[in-house]
Amino acid sequence: MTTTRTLTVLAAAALITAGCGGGSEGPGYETQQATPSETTVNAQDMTDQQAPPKRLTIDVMIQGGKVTPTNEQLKAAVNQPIIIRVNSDVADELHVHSNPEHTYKVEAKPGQSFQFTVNVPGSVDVELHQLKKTVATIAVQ
Ligand SMILES: [Cu+2]
Repeated sequence: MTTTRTLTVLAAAALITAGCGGGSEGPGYETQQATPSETTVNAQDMTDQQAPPKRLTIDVMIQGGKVTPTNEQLKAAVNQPIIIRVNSDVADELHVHSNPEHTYKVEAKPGQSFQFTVNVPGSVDVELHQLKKTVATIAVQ
């Protein structure tokens, strides 16, 4: 258990050094959250627009049966917005193994984005269930 932890942290650290810095954020990420939300959630959204948002963005490309990235090791904070942007040429199912878990329908089109937060610390796998690939494992602390 301890060994796995250390390896994950090392891999994540290496990725941060090599990784590409924060992407552009545009409007429209909220489209996936169609459910009317409580006032507290709306208040958080407003803060998000004023301060520079601390988001984790994962860009996923699915093309010709290949997925990029796979098995990426990432880190996030509890309640940090995590956005998965997907360009795909095939329908699939994106599964976020958080607690509670999230399932998103991936369609065969570019420019899809799915946003969630993780409230329970732990290791969260992001999987594509049709292609049976793990896109990323997010260490949420
Ligand atoms: Cu799954």
